[in-house]
Amino acid sequence: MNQEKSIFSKIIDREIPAQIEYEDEKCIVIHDINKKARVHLLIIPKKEIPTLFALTPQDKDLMAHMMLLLPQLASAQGLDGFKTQINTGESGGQEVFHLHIHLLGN
Ligand code: DGP
Repeated sequence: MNQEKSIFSKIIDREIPAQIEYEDEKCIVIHDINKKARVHLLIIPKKEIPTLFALTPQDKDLMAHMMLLLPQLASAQGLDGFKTQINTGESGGQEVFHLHIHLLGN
């Protein structure tokens, strides 16, 4: 019944440390521990949605909120361009089953 919290929920609840770049009522943004670019951020919803496959129409505002944050975060990091990635499912390379958007820029 009681499912194990994801590693990202533990970060949100301050049970494990992370370099937090931004936080609001809907999401948290941290620096990826395994950075693949000069700037590598993870935009993570506070709601524990495992993958894109689990999204429902109720998540529309949340997803729009995270998309709108991307250019703001990139500009704040001094980036004039960036890549985004959402790994989905094991065969899609997803390792942490708590939805997140990678923001990468050099
Ligand atoms: P993926 O599920 O494959 O989209 O990627 C998960 C990413 O999360 C991976 O790039 C490494 C990062 N990550 C995993 N555990 C932690 C952690 O405890 N802290 C931080 N900051 N990043 C983590």
